[in-house]
Amino acid sequence: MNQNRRIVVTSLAAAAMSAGLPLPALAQKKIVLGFSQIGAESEWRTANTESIKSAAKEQGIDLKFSDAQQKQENQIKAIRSFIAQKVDVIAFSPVVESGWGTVLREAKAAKIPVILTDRAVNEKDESLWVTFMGSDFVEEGRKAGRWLLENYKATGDVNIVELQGTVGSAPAIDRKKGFEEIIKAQPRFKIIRSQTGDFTRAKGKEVMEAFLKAEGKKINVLYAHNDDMAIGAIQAIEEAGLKPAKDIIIISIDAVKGAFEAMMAGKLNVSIECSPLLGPQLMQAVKDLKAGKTLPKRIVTEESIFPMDVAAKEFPKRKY
Ligand code: GZL
Repeated sequence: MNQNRRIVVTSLAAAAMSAGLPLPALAQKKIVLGFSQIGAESEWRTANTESIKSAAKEQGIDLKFSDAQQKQENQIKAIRSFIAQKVDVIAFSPVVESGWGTVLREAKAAKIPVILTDRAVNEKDESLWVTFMGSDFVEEGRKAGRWLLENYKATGDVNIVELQGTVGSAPAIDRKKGFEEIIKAQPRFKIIRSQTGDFTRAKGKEVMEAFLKAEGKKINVLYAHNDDMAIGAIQAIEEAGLKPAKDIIIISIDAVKGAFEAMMAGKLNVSIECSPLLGPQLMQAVKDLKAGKTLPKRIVTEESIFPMDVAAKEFPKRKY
């Protein structure tokens, strides 16, 4: 800003302040938010990143965005960099639940508030973050279990294979927990194989190939912790000469576009919604924080469930 403009802005600011008016937008310092994103492992993550970047732009927040490529050490480095830059607020989606205490204490010592988005951490000291906003993953697992018990028609034993999310991540731990809590009511429903597909299509296909090789036609149901792994598994099922959603019932979570396309093609039975559209909520929380408001410790996103028979009707309305 050249000398003259700085004088204009300063006098404007002085006049506004002496009249008790809010500073002119030009003079107000932009809020700086440091955000550490897990990576780009799934359609869900891509939609989540888009939501955060577009909401920051719409809200005039200066976003410093870092992609950790699914590595915790990169997230910790990014958070330390945000602390060094003295950002106003730090937010992140923790790739795994544990190992955050030290860096969160560094942020607290630097008096920089932290917002957890999407996934939680298992640190005991809850003063290390201001709020956690995101889905209830245990409930998502319960919804998957309830749908199976209510909709599986055949009698006899039901052999389930499970594609887990990233090892140690909150969604993987909690979606497993919620699903098992529900199916234990009917012992004929058994998980005979369970392995991580790391939330990716490629790994989901690879692990499903191994399941099919080991168990073959014994498999009745696939429970995938996200749509991307389910979509990879569908390819493996078809390459094995089986019909997805018919020979093997498939239940997954996220409700991304790819899931609706698979359901409309008759290859996926149901997807439990897990909304990535956290951007607007996050930016509002950042602005409330800077305005001195108190935030609730937990902000839960409202979500639904989409079986195959509603996919075509719902698809045009989907925002991610
Ligand atoms: C859930 C999110 C998970 C999605 C996956 O909120 O953390 O990570 O279910 C994504 O698709 O990779």
